[in-house]
Amino acid sequence: MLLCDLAQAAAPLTIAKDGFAIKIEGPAADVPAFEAGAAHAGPDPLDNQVAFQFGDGADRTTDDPVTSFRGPWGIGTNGGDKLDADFGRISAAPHAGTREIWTLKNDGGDWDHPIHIHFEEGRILARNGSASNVPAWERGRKDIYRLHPDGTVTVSIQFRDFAGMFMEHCHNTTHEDNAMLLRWEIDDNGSPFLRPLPTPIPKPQGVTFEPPTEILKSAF
Ligand SMILES: [Cu+2]
Repeated sequence: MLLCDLAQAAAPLTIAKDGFAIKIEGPAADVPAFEAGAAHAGPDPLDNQVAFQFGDGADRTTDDPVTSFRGPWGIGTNGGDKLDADFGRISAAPHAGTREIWTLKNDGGDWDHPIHIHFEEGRILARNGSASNVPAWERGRKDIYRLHPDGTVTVSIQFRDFAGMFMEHCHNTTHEDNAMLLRWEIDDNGSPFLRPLPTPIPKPQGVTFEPPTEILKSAF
């Protein structure tokens, strides 16, 4: 698909879209042709499927006053207990260069939860298990997924470009602050083992770093 043709430029350039790649080409003597995004020329291989449950009645399993939070709201992973936020805990650990399908489930009663997954935008595959339930305006890339009461949203997400530590949380302030948030982490360029980043411990005297206190078995 031809996007534009910069015929008026001193060295005419052609910019075209080929699948996921953007190609910019010009006279070899003036502008070397290159492809942006050529390394990501299609969906990455599906590596894992994870389910997250959002609701109240969460357990506070840790009590570090710096890293853990107290509140009725929490997130369960793969059918495990709903847990209060603790940013020393790693709840999911996708491999770099792969794609996963994450299913978000609302079991929190009458609340909608606008779930924000940091890092790359994903695509909604289904609502309540069916692609036909996804309205046209939700078929683009998104990073916040509105989760209706008792509903599910199934999302395809790719983990590219950066490894490191990321968050997933409800964007209702009364939920994220009490304590509907979790930490997940992309491993080190596809290493078969997670080498997690140290947890930053912010205090008035400055930030120190500690190893994670907990990595859920269901993270992998
Ligand atoms: Cu919420």
